[in-house]
Amino acid sequence: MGKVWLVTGASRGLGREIARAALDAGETVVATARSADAVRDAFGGEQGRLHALALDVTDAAAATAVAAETAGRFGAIDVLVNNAGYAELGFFETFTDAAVRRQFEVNLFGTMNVARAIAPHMRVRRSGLIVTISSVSGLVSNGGGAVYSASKFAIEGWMEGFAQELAPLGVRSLLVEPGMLRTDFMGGKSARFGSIDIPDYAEAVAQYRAFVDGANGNQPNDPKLLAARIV
Ligand code: NJP
Repeated sequence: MGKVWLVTGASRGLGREIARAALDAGETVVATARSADAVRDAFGGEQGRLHALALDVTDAAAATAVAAETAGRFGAIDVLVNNAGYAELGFFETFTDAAVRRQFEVNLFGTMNVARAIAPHMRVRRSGLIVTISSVSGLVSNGGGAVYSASKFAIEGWMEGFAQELAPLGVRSLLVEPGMLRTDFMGGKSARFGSIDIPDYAEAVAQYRAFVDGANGNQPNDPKLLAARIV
């Protein structure tokens, strides 16, 4: 069965690739997105160690239920990949209040909802790893991405603090700040990212350690465009 992973936003893009890598490494994966059918389609059906569940990360009660169901069924949640997110881009003055709030509902509050639901299941076992997919936009902001960046900067601040609370309780944290990856993100055409293997914390850090300055000068899909830091 391997370790038990729960991945949000696993119907496509980075989440799907991380889920695939974990499956390839022999892990058990609970892959989630707003529709369980979309997850099943993404993996050619539910089989073996892949389990598809519906989870809209903006629904805190649903996150709690998915956490309980996963822990109840598999006895543990070893790794959370808190990945679901999207980018609301454009000249800030053109943003409606609803669009700004929606960006925060998914990227920040959704990510918080899932972490808050999963962390207790890790704490009781004094074991677990929370991988948070932030962005290079959580470190540097650019015109056109002000609102998205604000949501990712907020993730960085929140998770740095939450990680300090979790560490003495045996739960480790990793913040990942990807550069540009050619996924469905920003309406781009989907393309395989390539295998991202994070079977355990040390390897995850090794794999993601290379932060590339001036990421925009690099090719999309370059796995080196991933930064990560232990928080
Ligand atoms: O995006 P995409 P990526 N509840 O659009 C899901 C960050 N990032 O893989 O429900 C639950 O291919 C959606 O599922 P569905 C980025 O900020 C990326 O590129 O079926 N799930 C789908 O599976 C994000 O945090 C780049 O629509 C929800 C997934 O999220 C992460 O990487 C650069 C949801 C999105 O797949 C994955 O993005 C960077 C909800 N409410 C950071 N809303 C990049 N690609 O260049 C959406 O710096 N999803």
